Amino acid sequence: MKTTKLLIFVTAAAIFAAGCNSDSTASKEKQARQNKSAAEQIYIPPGKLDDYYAILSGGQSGSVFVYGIPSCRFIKEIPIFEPRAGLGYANNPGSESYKRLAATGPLWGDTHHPVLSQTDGRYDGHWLWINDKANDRVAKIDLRTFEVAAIKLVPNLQGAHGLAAYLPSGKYVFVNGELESDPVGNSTDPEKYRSAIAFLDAQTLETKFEVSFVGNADIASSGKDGHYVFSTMYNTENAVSSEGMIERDRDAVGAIDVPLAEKALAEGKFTEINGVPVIESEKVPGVLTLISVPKNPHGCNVTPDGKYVLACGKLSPTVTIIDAHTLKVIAEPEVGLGPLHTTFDGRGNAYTSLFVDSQIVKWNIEKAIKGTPDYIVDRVDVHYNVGHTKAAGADTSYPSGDWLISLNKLSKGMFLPVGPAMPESQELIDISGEKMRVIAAFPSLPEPHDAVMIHRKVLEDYVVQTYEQQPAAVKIGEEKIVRNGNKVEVYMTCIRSKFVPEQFEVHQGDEVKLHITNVETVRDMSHGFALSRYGINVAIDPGQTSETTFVADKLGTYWYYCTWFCSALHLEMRGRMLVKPAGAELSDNIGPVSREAKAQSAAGKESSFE
Ligand code: RUQ
Ligand code: CUA
Ligand code: CA
Repeated sequence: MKTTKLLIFVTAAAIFAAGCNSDSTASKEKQARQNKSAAEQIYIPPGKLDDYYAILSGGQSGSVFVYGIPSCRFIKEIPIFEPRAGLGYANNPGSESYKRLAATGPLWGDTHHPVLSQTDGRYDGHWLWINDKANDRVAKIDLRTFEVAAIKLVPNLQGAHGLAAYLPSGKYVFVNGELESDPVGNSTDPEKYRSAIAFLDAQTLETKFEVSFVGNADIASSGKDGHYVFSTMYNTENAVSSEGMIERDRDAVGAIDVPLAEKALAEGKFTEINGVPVIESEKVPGVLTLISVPKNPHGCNVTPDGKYVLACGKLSPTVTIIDAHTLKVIAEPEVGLGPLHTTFDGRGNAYTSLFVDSQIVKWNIEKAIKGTPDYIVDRVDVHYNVGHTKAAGADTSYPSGDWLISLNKLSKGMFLPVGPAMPESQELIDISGEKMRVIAAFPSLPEPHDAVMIHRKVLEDYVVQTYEQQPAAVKIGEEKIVRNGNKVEVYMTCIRSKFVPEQFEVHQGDEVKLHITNVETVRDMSHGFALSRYGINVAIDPGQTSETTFVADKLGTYWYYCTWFCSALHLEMRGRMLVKPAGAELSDNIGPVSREAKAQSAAGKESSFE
């Protein structure tokens, strides 16, 4: 089973279930796809676009990774909880992105579960939320720019792990506290430990309320009708040792009745802890129902039709199928060893990752419920030890049933050896037919947990490639140096291939605040502002205004230069900060503004290389 069966070529036509018109274009497309080789399926020539964005959490990289599917090409990293100097993100202590991150906790994070916003049961392409398990934060990414729009700390819990959007309204995102603590008295006594599920305003990320309980909450999934949300709970023992956490034969899936919680809130049935209303589950009967499942469950996934919640057994070779409305366990089919997460194709099949078996198993949900012996449809080996798995659109009511990603924890010999620390391994699986086909494998930085795939068409008219002029933008001709005591503000523009001013003078010890606007109006014309020996790198994308503050503590001449190779005169795109001794006379002459630059900006020309 562990043999490297990387590419499986199945050219035989698959037989599709009755009910779909065999002449339909969809079915023809599917057929054409089945007849292609794996290499043909993933080959997207340069300049042609992929069908999907796959957004993978970055785990301990603190970011998310964007890949194109089916080509598996790496497109972008969005830094979130960790500074990224190359992208000008949170690297300068005087910058807004640094202040926003530092205000919420450490300059590092552990991202696990990317969640896309939905409208009417489909991804709408507006927002992406992601948790930081290590420091109990949630961030919101604006998919117009693929940049962080907000980060907030979630009070009263530790190990902010499972994250999901409350459906169908999407007014909350909710996050699970996996690690128990005592947020009231900061006690070290485990008897006082509790955990909580926090409901955040999906837009502001303010924690609106929490439901607390004894034990923990791991992975999250929302029902589709606004009634219950679900979480797996592996430490109902409330133990503090790994042995203690596996003492009971069964743990739980917790179901929170959200309307009932809101009612309790309105009736004042809560305790305010650290500014957040906390509903203690013991005091409001029905707010949290525990559904018994085999010990130490992990994945928690509501089916696209909203009928069932599936809890993966992890230590048990089963998936527990729970009725999402009555909360009754209706079946517990065996699927293989180490089931961790389940995803869906929208045709009634579930795909469960098997960590121990290193497999993805495809099984039919209704057959498993009826107990027909042929509920297992197919199995494929993956390389190796898969954690999460996600099919395109599987969190929505309408999965597309074409691609699935297997997010494997170990890569072993999959890629060129690069020392003892190896890349993570992802595999792309074609699930459009009856049998799964492993098509390709691609490496990534550590360590993607979960992923979401969103079709290019959803974002087509939404993603911007230049910023709109912000009110704080510096305009050409309005560059200036403003002094106020030992504070100096420099209002700067940049455009191929010039900074204006090309020099500014300050006294040693002055606090310098830079406002830099990239006045380019064409896409892909980013400039950077790197200041020698000051550790400053600011990224300024077309139309963007970036700011940073620092103290000019070293005397002498310090060149600033552009870090993006932007034109034939890129190397000449530089200027000087002149740091003079206290009391020296300073000039406010900003130097010449090139007429060419003005003209170029007005004409909106693309790169001079094109
Ligand atoms: S959890 S597999 Cu956040 Cu499953 Cu990683
Ligand atoms: Cu601007 Cu290089
Ligand atoms: Ca347990």
